[in-house]
Amino acid sequence: MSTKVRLIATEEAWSIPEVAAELKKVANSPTQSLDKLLVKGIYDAPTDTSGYGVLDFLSGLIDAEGERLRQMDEYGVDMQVMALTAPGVQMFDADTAMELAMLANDRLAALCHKYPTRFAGLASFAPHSPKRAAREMERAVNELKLNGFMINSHTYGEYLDDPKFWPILEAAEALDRCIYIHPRAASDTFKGPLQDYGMDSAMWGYGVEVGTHAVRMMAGGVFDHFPKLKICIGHMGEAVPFWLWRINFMNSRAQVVGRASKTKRSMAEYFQDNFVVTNSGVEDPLALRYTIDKLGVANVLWAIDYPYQPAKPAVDFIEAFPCTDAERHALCHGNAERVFHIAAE
Ligand code: 1WB
Ligand code: MN
Repeated sequence: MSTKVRLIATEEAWSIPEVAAELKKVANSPTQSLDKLLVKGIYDAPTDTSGYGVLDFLSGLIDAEGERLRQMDEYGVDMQVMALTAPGVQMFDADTAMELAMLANDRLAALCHKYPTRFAGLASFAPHSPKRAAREMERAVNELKLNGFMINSHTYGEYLDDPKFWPILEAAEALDRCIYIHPRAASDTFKGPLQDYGMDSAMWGYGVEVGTHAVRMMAGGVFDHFPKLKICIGHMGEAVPFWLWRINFMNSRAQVVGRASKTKRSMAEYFQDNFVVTNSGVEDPLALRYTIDKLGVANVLWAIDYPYQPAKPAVDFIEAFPCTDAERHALCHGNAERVFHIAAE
């Protein structure tokens, strides 16, 4: 008789009414940001009178102790690692962003404290002011005991390879906590052909945005400065694992001919040593098997992407996934415990 394997879902979206209200203002503002499409659809949508409708993401996001926990109980999800959902606080001005990130962190910490075996949390911060962000990151780990950090890709079109953000990377490395980079819509300078056919979204644009962010960090030599920094990316590594051979080959050749910055190590080594990935929103056994074999099972974590992705199929997927017992324990909880400093049971 085998006992049930602990299931820790590692990229689970959540929000608070105060952030939702501010995003509703964004939905009605003149911004041309590509995120507006999604923000409008979620935060300024007509009220769903059917109750907890499948596409009523807002009620799913705001909830923790109701339907979310009920589904976790029903489907055997032991714990969710929750984080403020995309675009986080990054569309707000610096002061509002900082204030709301701190408020969200306080609330998230309270939930984790109330349900220490059911919820863990990734802290938000306002990247606009990197030094203040670093102080909030310290508070989030040292005082609130949160488990890591969440950033939603670019901030006003700027990416973490920019040295202005390095106090954030320095803090994460010093605190020994992972930064999860979740997508938001592509920046104003990147959005052109992603504006049609729903391509701004999780269908395509999100992966292109975060894949680009990850490659900028590797090719920009960020990990030469922060060799112990860990970055987590979801959605099966936003396709980077499948591109890695080519990224590595082309970057090393470009470095030789002077078309890319010199880095101490190769792109393949950075991705192997400085990244972990989750399968959030990708329930394809071939893609998961490839990713495990490519990166090593220690670098791959299970996730649902609740409430954007229904929980039951995500649980059924991982339970049916053909793998060894050791792989299953690593995917389902062991890696999450290590990466996010969650107490083992
Ligand atoms: C995701 C999907 C995130 C959707 C979203 O965020 C929206 C995701 C703000 O897969 O991470 C969506 O609408 O499907
Ligand atoms: Mn997601």
